[in-house]
Amino acid sequence: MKNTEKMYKLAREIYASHGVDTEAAMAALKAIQISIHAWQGDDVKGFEETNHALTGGCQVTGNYPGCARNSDELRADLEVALRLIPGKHRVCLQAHQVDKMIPGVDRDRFSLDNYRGWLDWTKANKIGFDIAPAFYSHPKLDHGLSLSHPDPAIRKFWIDHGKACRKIGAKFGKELGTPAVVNFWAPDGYKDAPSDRYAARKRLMEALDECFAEKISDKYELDAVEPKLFGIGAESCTVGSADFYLTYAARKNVLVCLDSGHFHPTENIGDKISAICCQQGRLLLHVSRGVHWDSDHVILVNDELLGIARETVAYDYLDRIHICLDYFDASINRVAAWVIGARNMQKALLIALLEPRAEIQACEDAFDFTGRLALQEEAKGLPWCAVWDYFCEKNNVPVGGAYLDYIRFYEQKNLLARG
Ligand code: RNT
Ligand code: ZN
Repeated sequence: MKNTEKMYKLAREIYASHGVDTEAAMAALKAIQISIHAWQGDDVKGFEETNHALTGGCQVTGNYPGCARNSDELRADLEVALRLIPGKHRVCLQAHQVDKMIPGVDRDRFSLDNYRGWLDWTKANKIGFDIAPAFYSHPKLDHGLSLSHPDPAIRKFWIDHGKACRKIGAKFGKELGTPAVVNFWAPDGYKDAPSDRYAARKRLMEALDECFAEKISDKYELDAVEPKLFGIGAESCTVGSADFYLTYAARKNVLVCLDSGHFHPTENIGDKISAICCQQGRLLLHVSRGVHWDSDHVILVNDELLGIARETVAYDYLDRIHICLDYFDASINRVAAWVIGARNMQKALLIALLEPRAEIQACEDAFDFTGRLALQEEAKGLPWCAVWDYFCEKNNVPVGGAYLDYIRFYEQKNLLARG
């Protein structure tokens, strides 16, 4: 018997003594499809010929060789990553990651014709598809404003882009049999204190109302809105703040997108999940890691991620939480960034699924907070890694760090040639 199997059998017995079924935990983990963020693969550049510089208050640092230069390269890189992440997952695009541009057609008139390669690829690989309008890295992001810009013509351009992305997402959703999550994040904000933030917020609200006016079945498409605390160049006021979007989402019943880098560094979005889901029952997560600010570092199995994972799996809304990764690191191999981050997300989810919940809850129900704390801490020492290694083996992906060999081979064979 292999060591992984021996270790798993012992771990299974130990968890069973705490009332935890490791087979059920692995089955639940396998059912969680993580949306892999394609923009880690192209440094959030997109593939429009005009290769606009990255604006909108985000930043990608590093110049590791091998950045994808077109959608064919990006899909090839994603395929390598997906083969090293256990289970079946989804892919999320930024709208500027097109297969091709159509002469004379800008983002306000994008259609499925801009994404035919993505449609063929997701159908062939039976991969779910999500997309986000790109309200940034474009000349019409003017003075840092898009959907909330005072010029109606600029607003119309971005409203039409948002509408186009919803239609494109719905067509993917219909073809693939799983609704596309279409996440609206607009970078609108002010470097210094604006004179009229109320008017900007009214314009954003009215623009979003126009974007969402056309009713599209949840079977095909789900609308989400993503708040942010600040961006580079939008330090003093973000039009789409948390207060704005939490209110907007509740009023319009669209999904809130909680990005773990979009709140004050001391705020953990884990605590926000049940607050929203007990009322709206569904949510989009952008799982990221901020280091001092919304730096979009690769996620780690740290207390913040463990807290997010635990609040995601602990209740009856797991199947209505959409988990999308959102970080971009150009200082390391980009395929490795996807694999490390996705496997870390899965490890955190597995640890949460293996929590001896009944024992801990019994202490809380008895107001025995001593026992609760003690058991919560003791749970950290349970052999989750033996279950994780066995899960990887059962799902035909390399156990432990062995996936690195595949990535290094791919780098030598393909990535370095891109320069
Ligand atoms: C920006 C938001 C947004 C972006 C993507 C690239 O801080 O997190 O989700 O990461 O649109
Ligand atoms: Zn995000």
